[in-house]
Amino acid sequence: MSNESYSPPAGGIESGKISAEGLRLAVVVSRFNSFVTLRLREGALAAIAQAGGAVADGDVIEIPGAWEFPVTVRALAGRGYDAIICLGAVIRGDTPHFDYVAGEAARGIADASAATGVPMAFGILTTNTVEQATDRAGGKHGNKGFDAAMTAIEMALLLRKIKPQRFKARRRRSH
Ligand code: INI
Repeated sequence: MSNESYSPPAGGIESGKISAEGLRLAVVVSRFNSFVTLRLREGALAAIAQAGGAVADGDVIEIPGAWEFPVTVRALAGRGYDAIICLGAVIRGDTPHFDYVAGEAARGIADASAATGVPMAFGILTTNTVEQATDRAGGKHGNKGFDAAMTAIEMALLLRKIKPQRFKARRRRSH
């Protein structure tokens, strides 16, 4: 599996530094342009397996198109996932539709991630042509689904580290 653009931190997966073991990950895949998004899904699942993780069938969620990402990831954010991987393909046509769909998907996912504190990887291709999309879904420019999954795993591990632990309220000493 080509992995051109994701660069793991020093030591990388081989050192065991990026391990998805024990992480609960959701993979949200849009069906629009499914000839591309199915390949992104393959890439994401390969990355998770390579990092020692696993995804139950119920944690791979299909949606109709990229427009539906924001509402879906908001709903999933409260379900205990360590990270959510968004996979889609928005390909420019003859009308401005592309700009609305791609723009709102990106903004909605970014807002949902920031508001909920759940890392959400943006594995949605936004391309001018079909060829640009297939090149990035297991073609000559790698597989952005793979990259998105690795990013999600890394961010899940990072946020686990930096999120404040919950402390039990200290009892006041009685005098
Ligand atoms: N959805 C995509 O995921 N990619 C596209 O390229 C696309 N185009 O071009 O129209 C697309 N449209 C559907 C959209 O995401 C919604 O599913 C639809 O508008 C219904 O809400």
